[in-house]
Amino acid sequence: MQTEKEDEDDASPEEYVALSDFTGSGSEQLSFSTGDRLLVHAKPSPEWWWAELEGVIGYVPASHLNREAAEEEDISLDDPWQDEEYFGSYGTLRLHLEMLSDKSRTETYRQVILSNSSSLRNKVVMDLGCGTGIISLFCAQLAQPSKVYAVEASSMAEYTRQLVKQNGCEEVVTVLQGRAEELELPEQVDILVSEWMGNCLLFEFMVESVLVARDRWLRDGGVMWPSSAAFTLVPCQADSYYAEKMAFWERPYGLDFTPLQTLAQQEFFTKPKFSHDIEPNDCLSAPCDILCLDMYTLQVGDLEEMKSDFQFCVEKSGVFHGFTAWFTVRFESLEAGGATVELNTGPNSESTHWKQTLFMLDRPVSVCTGDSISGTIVLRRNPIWRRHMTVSLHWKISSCSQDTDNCQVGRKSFPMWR
Ligand code: GJV
Repeated sequence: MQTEKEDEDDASPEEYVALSDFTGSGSEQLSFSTGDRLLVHAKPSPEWWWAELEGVIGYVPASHLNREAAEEEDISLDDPWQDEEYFGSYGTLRLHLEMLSDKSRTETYRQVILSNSSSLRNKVVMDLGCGTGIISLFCAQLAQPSKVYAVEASSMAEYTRQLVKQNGCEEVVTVLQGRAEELELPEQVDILVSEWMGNCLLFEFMVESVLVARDRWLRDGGVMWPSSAAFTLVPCQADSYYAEKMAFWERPYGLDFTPLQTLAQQEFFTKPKFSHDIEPNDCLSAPCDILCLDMYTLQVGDLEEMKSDFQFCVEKSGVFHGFTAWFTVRFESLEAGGATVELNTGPNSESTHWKQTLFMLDRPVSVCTGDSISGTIVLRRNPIWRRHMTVSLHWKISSCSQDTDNCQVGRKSFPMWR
């Protein structure tokens, strides 16, 4: 363990990478942008460090900086997509088991194929990122497409080929191993189906691969599945998570451990919490679709920064701990008058392996029925690490009660993960 003395002796500055933008106030604070490399000279407090950027020196919020990224960069900056790691993880069964075990996800795709089976007859389908090939096999078994191109970059593709054969679908399904961006096909496709959605919809940015393939291989008038995607937000309570990670330090075993709360905030609330299970009851207002992506018109460039204003009306008094996000995708029908199929990953639908994503405020705020929570959310793709993004939230709580003319504002940026 390092002693304070050693800390002082170790005077060489450490390099950190900015995880999000920061606008300093006053002359003492530095402003910087995501991806900037800062030299940290001293850490006078856990929250505020003394750092240098391009010869200028000032205070910076420690929560915006990441040391690991600065250290790792040398090893893997040559691949901002981190494909070796990414496709490496899809070369093992763990993630495929998780996705296939997700009944509501997998059954939705099955339902899409089944309810469109007559229209799929003699059609050419591309299944982008087919994994173990489940969607392609549904197509071959439940409909009669003329061809299914099952595209998979990871080494799982070798097994997928075996599964196709084992299930007697090799006449229809062709497994192509490789990155969809580098794909060569003998023909254009009528339908591009993919399960590309990540946490908070966009994380992993596999959607870019889908858009690139769409522009190159989907014929005019072809169909995208999913056809649209919505990103939903709600202000919420997160009592038990807050109790477990923050209130815990108030009186453990009758002792006052509150000096650890700043550390707890940094450690547990700086990044979003994936796999959060929000109860419908924890929603403080009606959820709101704040981003809607049209899979026919969406462009790769649009993904760099997605911004939206929001306004929520608090429907019940409680503690505002943070925001929870999830997504819904829709699959349009090919049949005249056919129903749209929907996969909703929110708290009022059957649970999925994505669950929801929780963004914790630094300090909870009590709110009352009738208060309004308005603000802006920005999803900013990491300019270096192409599978990562930062979610920035600005909010204003306007109290409805006349006697308290209070209006509180706050803002926070959450790196996911870089
Ligand atoms: N080309 C080919 N296969 C891909 C690509 C790509 N560009 N990107 C991802 N995959 N919903 N977030 C594969 C990946 O190897 C994995 O098997 C599957 O698509 C991911 C699907 C689930 N991930 C997600």
